[in-house]
Amino acid sequence: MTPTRRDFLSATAAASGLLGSILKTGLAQAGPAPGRPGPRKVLHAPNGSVDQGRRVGRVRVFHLVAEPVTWEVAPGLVLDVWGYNGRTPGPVLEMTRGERVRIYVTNHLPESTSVHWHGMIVPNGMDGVAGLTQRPIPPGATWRYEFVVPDAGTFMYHPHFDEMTQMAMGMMGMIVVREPNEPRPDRDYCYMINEWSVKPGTRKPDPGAMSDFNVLTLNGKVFPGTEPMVAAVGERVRVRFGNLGAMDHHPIHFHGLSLQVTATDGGPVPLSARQPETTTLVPVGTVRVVEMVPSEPGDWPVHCHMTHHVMTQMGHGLPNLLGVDPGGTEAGLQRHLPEFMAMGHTGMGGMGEMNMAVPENSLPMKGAAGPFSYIDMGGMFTVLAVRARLEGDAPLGWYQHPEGSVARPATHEELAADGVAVISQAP
Ligand SMILES: [Cu+2]
Repeated sequence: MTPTRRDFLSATAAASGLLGSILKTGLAQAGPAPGRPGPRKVLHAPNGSVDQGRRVGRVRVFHLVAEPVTWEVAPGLVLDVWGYNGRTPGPVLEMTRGERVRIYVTNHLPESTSVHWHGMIVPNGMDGVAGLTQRPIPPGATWRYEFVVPDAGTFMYHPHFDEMTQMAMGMMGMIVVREPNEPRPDRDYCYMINEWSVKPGTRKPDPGAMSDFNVLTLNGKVFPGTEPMVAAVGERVRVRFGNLGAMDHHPIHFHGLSLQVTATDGGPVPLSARQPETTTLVPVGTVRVVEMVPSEPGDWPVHCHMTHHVMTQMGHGLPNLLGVDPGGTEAGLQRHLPEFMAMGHTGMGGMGEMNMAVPENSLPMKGAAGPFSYIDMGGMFTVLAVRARLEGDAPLGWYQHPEGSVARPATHEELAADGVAVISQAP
């Protein structure tokens, strides 16, 4: 059974003597202020890596090592996962249509594996399906895949041996294939979406989970561990999303701009079929490539619009106390449990910054400190930092709003002038 916050609180009430030894205090850590602009017209995987392989004669050679990895999803939560080349997701493999690639796969996992090139139309024997198109790659072995890259586009790679376990443990990555000499967008970002079930206080994801995913990642990170994207006003921005999570589709929403889906893992979307959106659904097992030209500077959220997917571990499974009067319960319990707080009876806003005690190696429900106050979102959340101009490589910091352009309390004079009757303040 998955321990929830409720179980956890009742357990701590029953064993308050252990409180000091099993709890850590969730610090209200600062969120990542937008970083450096980075080079233009280059593929970038925030928090990740891009591997262009190396040329051996006329062949581009890659080497993937499937292996156990120690992985930090955000400060305070480190997981024991499986991945490629020391990370999850593995490196983005970048190649060019028409060239021959040779991909060596070394298996350092405790069980067999294989690698499937999702969306790429390769010779059947290179498709990586253990049992059907090849024998599995046993532990300790290095196998060879080789094919001519058939199409440009955005694809993925993952095992087709013990898929449920190996993908739940983090074995996946993206592939970007370019046309020779293709024009590049000003900014080109690439994300792999995954979801994990990790009991608070533990390090190993549960491959048997079918629901209750509580760690929702972009390139293996949750906010505030996610590195912001950066673009200048008027630049063409491409963002490639691949979803190899177990069970969930993710409506990824962009604030402050309009976008179009320009391609999937099946190929480019014809111009006549494109439509304006601000949210694109990235179903399991698919790629969605979106493009946009931001017109408004600022720090704009980019996040999954499923509200539980912008919460992390300790935000799920709470008892519903909304509207419940805690009465004297809080004071009574605090005599025995000084750290006890009656939570949620007025809503849960701001709870992330309350220095709530959480088990060692787990994350509080959400968020991080922002430039104005606490940001009540965590999980599958990041920022697109848009600036009027990007000069050099200097750190951006948070957006500096022009005077008078930030929402603020209304004055009595303003309310009177506009005829807005305010009966009373909120309770
Ligand atoms: Cu989601």
